[in-house]
Amino acid sequence: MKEFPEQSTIIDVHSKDWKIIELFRKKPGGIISGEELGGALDISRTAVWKHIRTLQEIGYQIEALPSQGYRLLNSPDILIAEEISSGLVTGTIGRKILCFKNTDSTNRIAFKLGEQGAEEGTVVIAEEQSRGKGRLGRQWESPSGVNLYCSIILRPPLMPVKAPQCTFLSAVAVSQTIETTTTLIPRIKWPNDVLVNGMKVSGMLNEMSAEMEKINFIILGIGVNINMRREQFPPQLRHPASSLFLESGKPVNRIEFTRALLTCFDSLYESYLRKGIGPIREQWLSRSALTGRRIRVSFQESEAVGIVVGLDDDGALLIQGDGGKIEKILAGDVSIVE
Ligand code: BT5
Repeated sequence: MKEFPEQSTIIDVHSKDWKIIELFRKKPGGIISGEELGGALDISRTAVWKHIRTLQEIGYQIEALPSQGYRLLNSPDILIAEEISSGLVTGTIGRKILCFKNTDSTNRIAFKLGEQGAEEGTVVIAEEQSRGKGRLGRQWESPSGVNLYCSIILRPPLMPVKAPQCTFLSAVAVSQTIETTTTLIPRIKWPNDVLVNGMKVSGMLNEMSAEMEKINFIILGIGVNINMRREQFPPQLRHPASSLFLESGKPVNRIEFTRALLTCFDSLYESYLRKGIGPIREQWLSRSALTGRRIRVSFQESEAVGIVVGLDDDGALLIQGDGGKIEKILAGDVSIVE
């Protein structure tokens, strides 16, 4: 592991270390001699031993069997870029993945990388965030080693007014990924929450750099409570919250979840660029927790009450007030009025 600027630690797996893991994976449970590994990597047996030590430090359980060789017993439950990339077939999303052991906020790192010209589809992931960001300066609880905190850099050739539509992409991608990796039924709560059994398991924060008529880049920040345990939630949260593990009773493999999320996001993004927001809005609406419900929306000092009747192209929620008038809600916090 090497230091990344700004006191964040990146999980850096050397290409030769990764080659060793790939060789082990081709021979599941099998023993590979130091000589064979050295031959495949064109390095000495002493160098092989050093690489094995590095992998053990990262968390790979590798057994050394005297005069026979090495055997991979277990891989760590850590979000390692090479593990996520392995078998990932996407066009744009995840072409480059950076994984941090810890950082303050993946959105902040991604924003910096965006300013430095990082290519579209770059993904920043962290095991832990010391200052995970929610909307409006709120904080996102980000304990180590149990969840997913990720930020995706997009450079869509669109007008800045279209940027809020990308929240739909994230919410649909997270929901579809929960559907394919667990037996849970996710619901989307406008603008950016994904709920399971009425409890928040995921939140999204979009940030943008733009000029009047051009988006420079968008950062889509996605937090998913995957294996978070009850005692890891602080007592005072705005809404009831939970994790996929708590709701399903089964731990979820974070590497597989992340790979599935990036794959899903990639195909939604490709569809969005080709066909516009229509098909994604359909997907969003079919999972909406609010459609037909009477809600209260508060934003700063103002408040609106009405029945949710739809979603506008620009991401605004459409509600019908008591007088029958349709109102467009662009921002705010929603609560369901029973
Ligand atoms: C959000 O804000 O829901 C956006 C969360 C985005 C987090 C991701 S993680 C990766 C990327 N990098 C970042 O720095 N951020 C993004 P909002 O709707 O404002 O909800 C925030 C509120 O949810 C807080 O005020 C808490 O009450 C509650 N909360 C905090 N942590 C939570 C958690 N882990 N699970 C559920 N609720 C939480």
